[in-house]
Amino acid sequence: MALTGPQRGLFITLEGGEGCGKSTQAWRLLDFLKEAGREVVMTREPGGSPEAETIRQLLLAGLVKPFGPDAEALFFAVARRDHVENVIRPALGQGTWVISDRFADSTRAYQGTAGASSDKLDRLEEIAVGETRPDLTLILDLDPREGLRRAALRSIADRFEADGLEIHAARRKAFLDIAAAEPGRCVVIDASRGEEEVAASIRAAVGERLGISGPAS
Ligand code: T5A
Repeated sequence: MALTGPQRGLFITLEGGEGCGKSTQAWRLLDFLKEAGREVVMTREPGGSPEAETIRQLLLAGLVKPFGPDAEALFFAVARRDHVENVIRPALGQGTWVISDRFADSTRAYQGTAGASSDKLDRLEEIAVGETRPDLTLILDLDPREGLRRAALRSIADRFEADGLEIHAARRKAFLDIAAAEPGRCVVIDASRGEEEVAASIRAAVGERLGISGPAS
């Protein structure tokens, strides 16, 4: 579709299992892109808009869990639709870049491995996301034992962190399957390394895929 007005911003998502370092790296990427002269907003899921943040509280408290994975997928989709319509799409339309700490791939990896069918998730994604798909997705890959160890140092487990190790392993595989299925959009980042090394890999991926090379002169 031809754009009128400013050129559309680019949409970058960070995905991965618990405690893999997404939030840490999202903020570092924000700084890098700003230094490179881009207008950038940072957001997250579940949440990112006032209404979606309310739904986040229900989900992370486990209040939707008794209704099963389809219902959880529905709640994530309702939150995502609001987030996309009121935060992500307007920003991109103004030429601002958007970094989101988690997005639709998390529903595939979490609710998909819990039993929500890919057909249902396709339909929810069509409603919630439409054409606002990420230009680049960084999948931070980490052994879930290490991710849970890191997460436990920071806070008590929420509804999803509290799941068993085999569930976390299935989610890790689901993220890697998404990356393998969509290599044009996804880059897998080895998140087992130190924070600076991971950040360097992310900068390299963003540079290669989106043509960003560093601070604007
Ligand atoms: N969910 C979400 C779904 O089920 N479906 C969906 O559709 C969506 C969108 C969100 C939960 O919702 C689920 C997934 C999640 O379970 P959340 O509180 O937002 O919950 O949790 P997470 O997104 O998992 O975020 P976390 O904060 O738990 O992990 P991060 O952001 O990956 O990790 P981060 O950066 O906070 O780092 C964790 C700790 O490790 C350290 C940090 O300092 C921090 O203490 N750290 C490192 N340590 C060593 N080496 C490194 N390289 C490190 N990088 C960071």
